Amino acid sequence: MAENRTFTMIKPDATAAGNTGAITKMIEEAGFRIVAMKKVQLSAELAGKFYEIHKARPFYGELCAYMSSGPIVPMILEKENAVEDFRKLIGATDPKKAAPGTIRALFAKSIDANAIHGSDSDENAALEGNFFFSQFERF
Ligand code: 3AN
Repeated sequence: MAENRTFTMIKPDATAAGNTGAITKMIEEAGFRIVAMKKVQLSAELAGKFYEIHKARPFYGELCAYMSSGPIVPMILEKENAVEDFRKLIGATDPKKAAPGTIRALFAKSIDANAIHGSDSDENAALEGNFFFSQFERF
């Protein structure tokens, strides 16, 4: 994936709360173009594969159970400086520490049910986008 792309998922807490539209609107208004988007529910096994890089972390089991607990909306997004700018738009992992006006400050419920994911590097954005989308699902 090009360096002007990032990957995101709207998480189960936010899809259940009916915030998919409001979050997508904020993403587009911040200047990101939606390259690919769909609504899916992961099995615990697939969530485990997606979060393999966090396997050693104490919250790994909890994270995989949570991320497979309901539907999510994965997307590939395009904008100059996408990875860094998107991390700014979503705010800190812990919503209590997220800057006012960020997606997590507005919509996240807790550090695990934190509304949205954003890739932390160009390399991970490419891996994560490829996990969810074939080349025929990118527009
Ligand atoms: P971010 O998504 O902000 O890059 P990471 O990569 O540190 O955060 O963590 C990946 C995911 O794991 C987070 N989005 C969050 O849902 C979950 N997570 C992170 N830290 C904790 C924690 N201390 N307890 C429970 N879940 C956590």
